[in-house]
Amino acid sequence: MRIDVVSIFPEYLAALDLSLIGKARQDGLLDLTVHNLRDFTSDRHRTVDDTPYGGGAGMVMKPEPWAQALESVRGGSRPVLIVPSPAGAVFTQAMAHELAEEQHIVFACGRYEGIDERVLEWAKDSFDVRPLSLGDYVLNGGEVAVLAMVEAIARLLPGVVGNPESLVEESHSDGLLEYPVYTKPSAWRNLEVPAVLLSGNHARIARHRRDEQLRRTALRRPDLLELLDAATLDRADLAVLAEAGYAVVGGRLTRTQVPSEGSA
Ligand code: JEK
Repeated sequence: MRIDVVSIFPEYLAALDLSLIGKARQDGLLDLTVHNLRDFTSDRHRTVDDTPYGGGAGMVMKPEPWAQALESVRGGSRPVLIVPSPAGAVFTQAMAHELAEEQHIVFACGRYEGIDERVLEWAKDSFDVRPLSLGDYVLNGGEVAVLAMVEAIARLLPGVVGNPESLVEESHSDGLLEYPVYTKPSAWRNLEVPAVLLSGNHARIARHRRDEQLRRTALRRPDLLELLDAATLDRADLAVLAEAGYAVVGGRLTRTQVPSEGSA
């Protein structure tokens, strides 16, 4: 996969030289280049911003340096152009899986109040333009979002994650939060690892982990429970969910009790 990132803070993307992503690049699985937007300006001051039409706070990124940069990285085909934005659709794991199938992705990191909107319109001719948000909070620019999105996409490329079993397990736990994990020592500062995990009984361990996933999801992410297909739940699932205050009503999981206080 080829990835190009355009930013006025290319050093911000230095983390992509490290760890799993750095290894994938060294191994030739990922061809990633970071570009400095200022290299595509043509004035003495390398200006990338200007005041907003219509007034308001802050500055807006000028369109022409973006057009020059995007034309320079576009290459032969029609790449996906991801534009991180607080006004984008929220980036999900499903999108990461789809994007991991692409040949070429370009990321345009805005700063200030964002990029002149005409750049996104203009780019539609030669890119598949996707304004995407990392989540519902405000960042100072697109760089942190790109670090997160590149990592989420690149770890799905064949050969990038050392143990492909991790990815298989991930797709099985689809729709529920992860179960809690523990390592040695089995007793630590007066806290014990759940005994079932030391039992060697793999069926009971799987059931325990599934129970924990369901409890956690009910407690922390009830929005995910409402999306579950009730037909995929077994009797033990339904028993745990009943304790957490959920029951199947008309094929949908429905809250039957008000959530009580405290957390886990
Ligand atoms: C790209 C510039 C900074 C900050 C004004 C007024 C309410 C904010 C742009 N999940 C995410 N959050 N933020 C970003 C993100 C932020 C960016 C850029 C992505 C380029 N900024 C900025 C304030 C405002 N808005 C109305 C919201 C605009 C992001 C992602 N991905």
